Amino acid sequence: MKPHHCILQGAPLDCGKTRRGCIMGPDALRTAGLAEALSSLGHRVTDIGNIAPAPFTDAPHPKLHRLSETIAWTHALADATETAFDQGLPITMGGDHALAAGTVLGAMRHAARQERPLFVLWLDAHSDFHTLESTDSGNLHGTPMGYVTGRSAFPDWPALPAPLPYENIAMIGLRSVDPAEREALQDTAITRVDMREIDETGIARPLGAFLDRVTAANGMLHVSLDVDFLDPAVAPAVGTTVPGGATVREGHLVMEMINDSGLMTSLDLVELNPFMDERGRTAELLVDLAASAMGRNVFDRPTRAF
Ligand code: 4U7
Ligand code: MN
Ligand code: MN
Ligand code: MN
Repeated sequence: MKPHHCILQGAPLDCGKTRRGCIMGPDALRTAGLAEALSSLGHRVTDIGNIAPAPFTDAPHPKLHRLSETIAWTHALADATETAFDQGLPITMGGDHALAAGTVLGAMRHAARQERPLFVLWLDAHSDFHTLESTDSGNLHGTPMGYVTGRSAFPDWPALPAPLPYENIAMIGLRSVDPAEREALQDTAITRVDMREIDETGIARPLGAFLDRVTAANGMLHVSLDVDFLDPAVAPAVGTTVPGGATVREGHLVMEMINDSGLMTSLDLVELNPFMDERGRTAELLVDLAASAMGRNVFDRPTRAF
């Protein structure tokens, strides 16, 4: 395994939805020992502390919740993530999933400078593919994939270098997709793996096929792990629980395959709400999953079965 310089950045944003608590996510991940787990694997780890948005004026919006705050965070996180790539592998400790608008944008800018395509692996019960018009809840953590793909205008948000191509996205773990998202997704080349497909074929097959495409394209790979990808029975620290999610082993297998592929260039750990956790078990599970993605295993497997 290649040692990396992991750049941990805290993104305590809590503006992507109404239920509060993700503000504590970065400190819960620190307390659960994220930095120590990664250094024990031989990586160099720098925790640069928490990112903060530039001052914003909270202009009330009839539908969208804390829009100006989310836009300010998107600017700050895109800039911070882009900068972190110059040092090493950015690992963003969330914070709710609205942060991915910024981290994916930062990765898009970096990939554009490297003249390499960016791929995104979205591990989530939800597709987060809403536009500012289609969201019913007004919760912006349901919109980052709508934003980065440029599927509609996000006025006043940072401009995209180019929209993220649909072919470069795989969403795995889906089980709560709103009707407007479902309809829009059906017209795209986004790889969509729902829980039924995982039940039927296993998670390794569709993931392996996607990773092979990233390898073939010499792509960079951003992985965005939403806690609700996992079943709430094993990962209770989430606001909106959706039963029927990935098991602990499915989570680890995804991360182990990512490590074997050597492809991951940035990682988000998002939606951890420590206020809802049970004795830190969800934070600890996220640390273990991040460790699997960064090389923790029982035995090395030089060749992949899928
Ligand atoms: B998360 C939802 F209606 N689609 O838009 C919405 F079901 O980052 C949920 O994946 C969004 O947790 C969930 O509010 C966002 C809802
Ligand atoms: Mn900016
Ligand atoms: Mn999400
Ligand atoms: Mn989700």
